[in-house]
Amino acid sequence: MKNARRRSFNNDFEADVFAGLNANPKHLNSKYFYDAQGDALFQKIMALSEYYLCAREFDIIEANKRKMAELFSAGGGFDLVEFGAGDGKKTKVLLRHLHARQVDFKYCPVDISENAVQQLCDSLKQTLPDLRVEPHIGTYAQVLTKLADYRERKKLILFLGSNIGNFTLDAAVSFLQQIRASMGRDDRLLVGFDQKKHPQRILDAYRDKAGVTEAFNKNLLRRMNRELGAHFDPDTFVYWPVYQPEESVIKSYLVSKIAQQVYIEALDFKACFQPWESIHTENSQKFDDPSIRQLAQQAGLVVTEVFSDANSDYRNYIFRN
Ligand code: AVJ
Repeated sequence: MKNARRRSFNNDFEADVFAGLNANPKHLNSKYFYDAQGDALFQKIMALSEYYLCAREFDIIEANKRKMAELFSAGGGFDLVEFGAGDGKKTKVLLRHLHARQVDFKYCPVDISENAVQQLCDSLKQTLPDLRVEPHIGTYAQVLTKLADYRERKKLILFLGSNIGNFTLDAAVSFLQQIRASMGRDDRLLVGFDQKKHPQRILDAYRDKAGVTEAFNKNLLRRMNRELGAHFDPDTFVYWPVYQPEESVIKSYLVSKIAQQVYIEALDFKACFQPWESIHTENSQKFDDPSIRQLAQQAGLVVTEVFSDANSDYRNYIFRN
């Protein structure tokens, strides 16, 4: 079979697109949403009225920054490592507060998007010019191995935005286990979890009226066109998010409206679609207190603090080893 012959790939994107579009059912990893265009679309998502996650987490951090800063800075200087820092909008609340209190710390944002890290560093240079910043560009897996380099000083790890929801529950446990393995007694982990709520509100957050989330998903097709010389017509796909309350997960799909063969030049490969065949693009897991405690227990972490908005739409948990 032509598609099964041994190939060499120039990068992970090529290899993952080839594997994901050859699989049955088809899938692409949501980490590939975040090129420069995807970053810009995600900025728009965060400003949508339907997408409550960011605003609620912003409120929680703003209301609790004093308490959080006290918890983190007890016992002297530390490194603040943030996975998936993005534009750092919520983290800046903490950074400004710690900076104003002249706490001794270094900020180490990690993100898969070079573009996002660059913009974050530029904006920090403007607003907090003397802040020590040590950025890393890479996937979580790549940067996890670097956590060992932060052993000498106390560290605080941030994983905000309910980014943890992109993992399957098993993958979330193993990610947290790996973080835990790098944590000393005084280290802390602050994680944001979107909460279970009325299914309509969850669905609306991923099916906004303006169609920004649709464009965000379809940017995956456009990115393959741009970077791999693919020939996808995004109009031949329907964006279809579904919320399953039993697993409490939003699963997002791009569904081909027609039978089609899409040639991808860089892979010398034709992706074949039956009519109404899907590509799974993202999981966004929703949580409640028992599911978070179970996750923590499986990862060997202990809950020390829980912060919530008034409505319990969203929660931030602090864990220790
Ligand atoms: C950034 C992964 C938390 O899953 O809610 C937003 C990304 N996808 N709208 C999420 C996203 C569709 C978001 N995370």
